[in-house]
Amino acid sequence: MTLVAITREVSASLGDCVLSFVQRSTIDVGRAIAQHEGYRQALSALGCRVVALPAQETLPDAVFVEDVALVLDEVAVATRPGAEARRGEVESVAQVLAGYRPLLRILAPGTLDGGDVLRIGRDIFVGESARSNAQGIAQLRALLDGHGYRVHGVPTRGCLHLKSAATLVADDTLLVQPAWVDPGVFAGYRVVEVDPAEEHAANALRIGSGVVYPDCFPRTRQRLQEAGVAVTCVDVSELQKAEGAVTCCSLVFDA
Ligand code: CIR
Repeated sequence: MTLVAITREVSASLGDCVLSFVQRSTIDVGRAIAQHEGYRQALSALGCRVVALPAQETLPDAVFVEDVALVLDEVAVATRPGAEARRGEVESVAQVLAGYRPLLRILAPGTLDGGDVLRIGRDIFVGESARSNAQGIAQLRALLDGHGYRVHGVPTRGCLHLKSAATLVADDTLLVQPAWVDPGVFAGYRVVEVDPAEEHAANALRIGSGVVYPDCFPRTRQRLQEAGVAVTCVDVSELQKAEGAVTCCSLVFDA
């Protein structure tokens, strides 16, 4: 079995990205491209076969492939992103995923961003955010019910996506920003909270037995390491200015 990571190269237009909770600042696209290359190399060093789709220059946020699909063992689901400006990103990724899994789709008026979808075993937690609406969550539930998944809506506050607020860092452990999601949602799991000085630190990308993690959160990194999580650091500062982080730049699955 191979771990595949679908990625997409950074658009020259990244500076025109959609922003919700982050103030716009100048993005050095050359640096973003180099950082994205470093991210792909980190995934590759961790054993992923990295697929790098070509940039979509007219779609500034297309590098954030996580939002346009989710991939489970049984099926892939093409989403319908909550931001209208991002809907053009879906089809090309859906076509690639159709080569790996039967493809299902979220349809209008449903909206769903992959960044809101956190899978833990057969439980799928979906952020009730400005990007993922009740119809989108209900459609996902209906699509996955027959495949043995339980879909749970989760209230979020003050953040873009559920995975801005909580990510899985080990089989039994979540990294959580308690200001943005109630840690009680994850009762029964071990919770590592982000350091209060590092607001955006809850997004980690789990690969194998460790995580890929931004290098700008040293205090939370220490908490992760103390919890026994192996951390590979990457510099994603320019992608963070576009309100992205580490999970959003790939779709990782077994093939
Ligand atoms: C957006 O607002 O949609 C993009 N600028 C950032 C998306 C980041 N996606 C993610 O964390 N899953």
